[in-house]
Amino acid sequence: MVSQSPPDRVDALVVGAGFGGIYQLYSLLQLGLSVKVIDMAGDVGGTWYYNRYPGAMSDSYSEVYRFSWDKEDLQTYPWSHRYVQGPDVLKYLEHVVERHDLRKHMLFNTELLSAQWIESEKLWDIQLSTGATVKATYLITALGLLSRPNFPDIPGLNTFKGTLCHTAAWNNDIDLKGKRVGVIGCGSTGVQVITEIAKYVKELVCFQRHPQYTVPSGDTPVTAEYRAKVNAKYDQLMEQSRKSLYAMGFEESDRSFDSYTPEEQETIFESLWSQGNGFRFMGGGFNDVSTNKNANAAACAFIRKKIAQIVKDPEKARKLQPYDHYARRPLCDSGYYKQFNRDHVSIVDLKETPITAVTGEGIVTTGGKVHELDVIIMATGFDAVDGNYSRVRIQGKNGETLKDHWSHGPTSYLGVSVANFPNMFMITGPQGPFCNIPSAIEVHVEFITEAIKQAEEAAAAASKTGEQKKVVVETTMKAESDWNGVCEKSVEGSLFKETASWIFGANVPGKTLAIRFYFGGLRKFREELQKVVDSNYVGFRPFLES
Ligand code: NA7
Repeated sequence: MVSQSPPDRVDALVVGAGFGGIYQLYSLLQLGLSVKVIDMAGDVGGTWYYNRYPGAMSDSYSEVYRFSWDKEDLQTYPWSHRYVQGPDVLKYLEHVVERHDLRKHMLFNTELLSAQWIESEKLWDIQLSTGATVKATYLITALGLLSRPNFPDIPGLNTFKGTLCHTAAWNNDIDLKGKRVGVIGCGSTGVQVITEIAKYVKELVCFQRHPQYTVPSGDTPVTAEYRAKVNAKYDQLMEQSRKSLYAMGFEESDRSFDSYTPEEQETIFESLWSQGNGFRFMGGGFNDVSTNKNANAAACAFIRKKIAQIVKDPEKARKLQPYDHYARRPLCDSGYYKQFNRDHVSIVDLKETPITAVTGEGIVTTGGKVHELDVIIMATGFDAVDGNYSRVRIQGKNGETLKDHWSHGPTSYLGVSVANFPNMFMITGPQGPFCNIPSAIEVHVEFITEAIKQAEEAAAAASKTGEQKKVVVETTMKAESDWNGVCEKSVEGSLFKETASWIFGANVPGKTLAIRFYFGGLRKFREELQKVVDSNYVGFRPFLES
């Protein structure tokens, strides 16, 4: 492949070639702007480029885990199951890039190192890992919510003589068949990888700190009839999803737990369990599982009962049963609990016997027990949301860096814009909506594109009258602080707030605990965006400066 250099000057530099970067590129090209997308990865895919671990799967329904803007492609692009497997998400994104001839605007193996706002020129001066520098009117970060791996500092980890791999930096050459494998972590990723590899490894030891509630995914192949039904109402389906809380492709319940009798409640839980899908289990039967302690406790008891029924060894079942609220990102699986009925699959409860070290031979837990292993898989998650920004130096007005700006926790206006960082837009930045990610990306990209369009048109109109104005799209400190208040309010009364997870930054030692999402749901989030557009961008300074 011929190596390419970026041009010295572009209208927009987009960082990241996943769902967000692809759609942003497509949209800005429609405006006639010059755009480059860079990505440190070797090809398109974003999160999916790196997370190639066995069992990787999206847990939004296939029909909504894609772009909604290419209507013809929605009708024709095939998907075989209710959920898209990791390799198929990658194929889909590659397909979109080819279909819209976007690759020629992309540079891979190219990392953003730093960017400075040049006030006198109203431009971003951007340094890349290739040694190149680029000036851009707009800097758009599509870094993903989950792209910086969380690699815990376990003593002796680098002395391990076998293979060590994080799920978010998966090496496809690893052959797990017939191996003794340890998996550290049992969140969404750990559950997927354990469920998949339990079938063919020689021995599997699962190191679990907090058990999590997971329900069946209900994944099945889709029939031609099912697809035809989806195709017949695709527009309505996408619109319904955009008007829902989580945009996961199902109707959320509008009835409270207490409005049903105990028998009805049990029947609803059973029905949700057999239909499958984590978000559906949380929001499809009752509208208050994450806010009403009784409803939440009932959901917990229901799942705990299922675990006890599925897992035959009572000691394994006890360890697998969670004890805290059901208020982390809801999980689903393709038969996780039943894997523990295999003799070669065991569980180590790290609350009872923490890991003390890793040696050349394996993982040591308290009491000196050595779990001898050929492979250690770190399914330990991500330094999520703002973690992706901490490896780059972005300097805005008055020399302020994003790191300084976020020293008390990451804030933004609408998850998109940060005061003192003009013409910088984030796709799914901190304090964006908590929902199906492609849907969140679409609303952000459409908002950013419209703001840029308005600003560019205003600049063109001014220049016709002989005024030389420059585009500066920047939010105010007040708007940012008010939005932080809106986000805080959106999680009031929610048990999510009382439950430690990556959503608030609790998973990485030393990370500031802060509200990193807007929890009001996608429908309300879109309404907030619309209010801003309709009011000629309230919360932003005027778009033109001399
Ligand atoms: P998660 O949900 O953050 O899960 C990470 C898991 O790793 C979780 O079980 C953690 O235990 C565990 N962990 C983290 N650090 C350690 C150490 N030091 N020792 C033992 N165990 C540890 O990440 P995922 O990748 O599973 O999922 C993240 C999102 O990606 C998911 O929501 C999807 O949207 C895709 P803990 O619970 O903190 O005790």
